[in-house]
Amino acid sequence: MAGATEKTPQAGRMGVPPRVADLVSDGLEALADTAPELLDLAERELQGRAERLNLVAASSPTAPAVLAAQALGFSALTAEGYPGRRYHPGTAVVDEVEQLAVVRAELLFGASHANVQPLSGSMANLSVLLGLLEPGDPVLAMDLSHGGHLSHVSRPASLAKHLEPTYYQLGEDGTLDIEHVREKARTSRPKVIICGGSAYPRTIDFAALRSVADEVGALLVGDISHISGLVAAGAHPSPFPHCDVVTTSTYKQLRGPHGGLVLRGPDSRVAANAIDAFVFPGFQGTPDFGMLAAKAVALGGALEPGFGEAMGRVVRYARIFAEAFTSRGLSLVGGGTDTHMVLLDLRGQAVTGRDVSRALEAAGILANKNLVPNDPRTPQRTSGLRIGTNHLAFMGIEDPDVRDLAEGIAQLVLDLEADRRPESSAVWHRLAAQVTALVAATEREKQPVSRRTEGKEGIEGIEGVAA
Ligand code: DSN
Repeated sequence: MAGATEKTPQAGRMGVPPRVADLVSDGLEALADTAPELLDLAERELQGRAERLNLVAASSPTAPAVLAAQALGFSALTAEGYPGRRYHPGTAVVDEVEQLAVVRAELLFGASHANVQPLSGSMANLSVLLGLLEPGDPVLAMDLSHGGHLSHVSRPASLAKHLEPTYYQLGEDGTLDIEHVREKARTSRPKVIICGGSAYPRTIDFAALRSVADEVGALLVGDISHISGLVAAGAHPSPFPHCDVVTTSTYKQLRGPHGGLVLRGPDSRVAANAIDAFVFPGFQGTPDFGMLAAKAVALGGALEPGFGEAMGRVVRYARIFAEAFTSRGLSLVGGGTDTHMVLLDLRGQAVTGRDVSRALEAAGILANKNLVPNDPRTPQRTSGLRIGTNHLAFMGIEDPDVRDLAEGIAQLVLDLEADRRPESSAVWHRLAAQVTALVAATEREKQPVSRRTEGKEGIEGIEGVAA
């Protein structure tokens, strides 16, 4: 390995052990030889990201150290089971990786047990639901078109063929109507109630949902994928002690890799070893240890005070958007927001969610079309537009910038409603210019970090504690 000897002096910089540095740099060299087209695609993707504002509510900016952790080679190992109880040899090191992620997850959420192996949030949900329920068992979940999630036994999901799902809807005001959930529970007698969703902007009242679960003898499962960062930071009430089992994805708000967690509180009626068995061998085989390393980094980052401060900005920015919309007479599902999300309700208007999403994308802003409760339009057109503030909160921008942006988007919606084409709308042009200015300022901020070859931040980045 002549190459390794040559690279060693440089590899020691930033506190990165030489073998690790070689792995990454040799891998990149090999990629340049064998799949240069992928490097071109990666460069294009990074360039595109540097030119856009991401307001997709189901995402957060993946921490650079998280991306690096995934490339450390841990994924190359095959091993089923849990630390100290594996079915394959050679796992002493990855046992420690997994343990690190487990301890950080428990600490972050005040959980008494964490399973960090689910390959996605959906797989965390499927593991738990299939583990807790027998074929044909009744289960109560939020209607997909009212903000629920596909993996909550929604009709299009295969799981719905194996269980007996009933769905609860939102009330007229677009908020959770506990008496309606209670009524549905009384008639369907579910064994499990699942709460949390993908497009619900208000606070989830876990305590009230637990009272419903208790009345009908059901277990309560809470999927906090969209709000896990807020929960971790205390900016949204905790699902504990009310939920027996809590699931979350790790990328939506935790800046982590695509992956999931299953958590249990001290008072849960589901045992820790049962939860582990639901995931493996119940649903998955070998975990991805690279993903577990990346989860450990993200969870470490979320334990830092800076993350809590960012979650405060997430909520504040979302309120700025809500105010910009409602003050212009535009409707929001739930009337406003308590979280990172606003869901614009365009029912009764000519403009669709798809129209707005396309016009925004052309101006360099990503925000997805979304169904709203009782939507007369199809999922391809929709009457909703979902906006999230997770990315903005980590960009280092100020409240007035967010206000300008929110007011620009609100005004654009009114322009589109008035049948103006984006290109003939002065508002659209202003918005596009604003995006360019905002991302240019952020990129300038980032320059010293991305170009840095040594220094404190580099070391912290690698260790993942300041991600
Ligand atoms: N659950 C989807 C969403 O909220 O957009 C992404 O997984």
